[in-house]
Amino acid sequence: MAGKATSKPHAEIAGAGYAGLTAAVGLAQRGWSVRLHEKRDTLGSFGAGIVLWENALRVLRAIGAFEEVAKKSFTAPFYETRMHNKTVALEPFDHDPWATMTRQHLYDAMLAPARRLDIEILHSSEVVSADPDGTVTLGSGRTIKADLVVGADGVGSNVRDSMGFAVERNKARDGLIRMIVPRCRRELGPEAFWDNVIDFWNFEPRVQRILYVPANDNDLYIGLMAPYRSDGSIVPIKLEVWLDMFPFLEPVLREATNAPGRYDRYETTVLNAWTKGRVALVGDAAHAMTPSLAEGAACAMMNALSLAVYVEGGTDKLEERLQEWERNERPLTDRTQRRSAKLTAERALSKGEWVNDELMETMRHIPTGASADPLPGFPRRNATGTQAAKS
Ligand code: FAD
Ligand code: 5PR
Repeated sequence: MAGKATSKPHAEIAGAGYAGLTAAVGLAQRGWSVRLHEKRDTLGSFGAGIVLWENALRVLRAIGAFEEVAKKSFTAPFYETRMHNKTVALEPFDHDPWATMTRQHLYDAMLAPARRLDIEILHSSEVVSADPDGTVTLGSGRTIKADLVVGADGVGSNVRDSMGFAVERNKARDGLIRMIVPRCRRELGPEAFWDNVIDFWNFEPRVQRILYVPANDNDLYIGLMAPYRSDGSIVPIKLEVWLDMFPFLEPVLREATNAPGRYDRYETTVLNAWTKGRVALVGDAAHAMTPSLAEGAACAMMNALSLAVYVEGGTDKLEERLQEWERNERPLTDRTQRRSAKLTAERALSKGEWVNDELMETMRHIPTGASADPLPGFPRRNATGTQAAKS
């Protein structure tokens, strides 16, 4: 494939997560032939639910997945923060588009354009290593040569580790158990606030937090946060450990005792470089971040789409283009990682004061390769600022 003037340039992509799918569709839209390798035996997504802000929604529109995502996602009337069950912030969020959904729904919506573009997706296909000359080696022992290799293989990236990128890892003191449970509308009670996203913080007697996120009419995404290696980090969850502090969530917590879930400690990884030769890293392989700003998947998608934009038109000067991509696109992600890590370290979301122009920079960024036109279905207002809590 590589080398023939008449054939399409060819990319091999490791990892069919949000970064890999976005890169695949972005490249195929720009005339590349693409093959995606997914090491797992099924295509799908781990991690229950997700919050996406405007930048991610814009990328989804650019790859032809926005309409499908919108069909089964949710936008809460308020983003509420409570400390010891007292409201400290009630943010109407009618100034910025955002949506919540299950990860499986997001994944299926992103897979659809890849299927429409006839992108070859191999499951049970692990990439074990890559070389700057564009060679990938699979778990089967097979080697393939490509014009471009994209390492979108997540925080445990083989592509990254096999190529000797220097990785700085920072583990946070907290982590999250993520689950999907039924909405439990009838059991929770008639109050309208059960449609809100509610970030329930407790500092006493222990640090435990429940992020309550309606994902659609039927599914509720919950994130149970607790310090690493504490009672709250145990899965299956210990009902009394959570009920004790969040009795008003009893129906939800009872469901959570039976739901599959995993505790993930928050971490930030920073690399010395995102590219080497014909290889580029995107998503968590390049820049895992803590979820306080809910921008990890969004940055993964933005960087994957912009990568495709930078290599549009073929392989001429490919290595320089990849370096230009990193030079131009990376600083925003670096800032996002730092800001999110700071919020996480200080447990600052508990104050509900995070909606401000600096922290919203990433959400409001128009991704390279995406349209600046308003997203349909969202009101647009200019006012920002957190509404005072009503007592
Ligand atoms: P992944 O999602 O990890 O996908 C990598 C894919 O590659 C997987 O399918 C994997 O099986 C496959 N793979 C791995 N190794 C290989 C290999 N060697 N060969 C082939 N395939 C391989 N982000 C948001 O934007 N909003 C949120 O609300 C949000 N909440 C979060 C909550 C928590 C607790 C955490 C930990 C993260 C959260 N994130 C959020 C971040 C988001 O989940 C990640 O940034 C995002 O999943 C990264 O996508 P990715 O495609 O780079 O990696
Ligand atoms: N905020 C949001 C979120 O989805 C998460 C966190 C904070 C919107 C995790 O999913 O701190 O874990 C967090």
